[in-house]
Amino acid sequence: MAAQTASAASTGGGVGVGVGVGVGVGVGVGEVAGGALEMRAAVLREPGRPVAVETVTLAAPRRDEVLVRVAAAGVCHSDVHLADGLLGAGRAPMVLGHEGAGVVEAVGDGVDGLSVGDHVAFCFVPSCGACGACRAGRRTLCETAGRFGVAGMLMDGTSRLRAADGAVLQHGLMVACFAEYAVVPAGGAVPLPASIPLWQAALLGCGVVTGVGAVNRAGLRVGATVCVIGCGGVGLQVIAGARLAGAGTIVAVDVDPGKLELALRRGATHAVLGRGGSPVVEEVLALSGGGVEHAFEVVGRPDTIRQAWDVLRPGGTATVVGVAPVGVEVSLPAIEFLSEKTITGSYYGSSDVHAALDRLVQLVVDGRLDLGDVVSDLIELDGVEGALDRLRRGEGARSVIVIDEALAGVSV
Ligand code: PAD
Ligand code: ZN
Repeated sequence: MAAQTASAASTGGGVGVGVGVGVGVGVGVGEVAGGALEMRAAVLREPGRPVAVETVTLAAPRRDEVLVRVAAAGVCHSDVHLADGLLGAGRAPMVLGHEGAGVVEAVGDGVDGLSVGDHVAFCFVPSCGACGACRAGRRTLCETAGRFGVAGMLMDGTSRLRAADGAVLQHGLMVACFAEYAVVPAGGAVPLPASIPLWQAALLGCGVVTGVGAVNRAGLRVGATVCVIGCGGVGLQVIAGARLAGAGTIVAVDVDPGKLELALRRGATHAVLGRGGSPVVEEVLALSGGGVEHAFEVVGRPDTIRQAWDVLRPGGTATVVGVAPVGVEVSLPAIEFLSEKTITGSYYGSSDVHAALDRLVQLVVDGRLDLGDVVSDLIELDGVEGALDRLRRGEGARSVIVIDEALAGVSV
């Protein structure tokens, strides 16, 4: 039902944008001392405990930071990993949410290229440009962003978020957009054309740039044979990327028939249901004439990572996008390195996120990359724990939290 609402809105055009609205204006949002504001946000108190909405305080943006009024936010499986404590200790209390879009409400000193009223997508690796990884051109591996991102802090190592009792809250992956507002480093906000409805643009900053970027990292060539294991919110973007890159055979694998249907609509040429003891590897080998050149694992489990290896033909490359819990190991038959197979990872699209998003946005504007079709549920902020649960159960492709209906361009 929500998806119907979503597609109806996608053809409806105009998004009402409150350009230049002052900080602190808006339902449920109040100004407090020092330019800080009070707002509603979804807080992970401790792993395993349901995420709940609280009233928290957000301080004004400092130098090189911006305040964004959040329109909509996508719920990604990485949020589940954080909520379930699978990405390491010390990652709470935290305001969750790293995939979203909104409108710039205020800019701190020193910010170039962003103005009040700009539509933006969040980027959770605002690379510093100065560390070894950035200087080597590996901006998504930025060491500064990595260190502070894991700590739940912004690029200066501090947090703008406080709970009602004054306790410091972490910024989820340096974004924290399951909230009415977010303060992010200027590099964490990528300008967008206002023509893209923000409930759809919300998906750009994680699922889309990660999925399509993994295809670029793999260096797909026209006619390539591909297998995508895991066709949820991110895997469906890998399929879209493979189709855009001119792949020939694209075999989609998932345990959920609904995801396979979506995968076929997005350009997969074959679908394999990985449930009920079905021999996934044999089926993919048969469909691809002896193995694929590129396999993408987009689940985050050792058995599916092994499948991505096993479906390769000699010389093929497996790209692991899925995030496995800390401590999980994978074993591979070492003799097969003789067949020159490669296995690698891809983090956040493995490129310059700003440049990648500029290109992806153009594809969206040109009608060559659909965003809204993967949205299975449009929900309110209070529905976040339900959305995490749906991901745990493997139901639905992407839930989008609509935080501000007028800005998002859709109603829940
Ligand atoms: P999702 O839950 O929407 O999709 C996962 C899909 O895998 C679902 O469709 C499941 O039905 C399917 N699945 C589950 N078990 C199996 C199995 N045994 N065989 C085949 N399919 C299966 O999650 P998502 O798309 O939001 O995220 C997928 C992974 O990617 C997850 O681990 C997330 O943390 C990771 C991710 N990585 C990056 C990155 O930068 N590498 C970025 C964002 C998300
Ligand atoms: Zn994500």
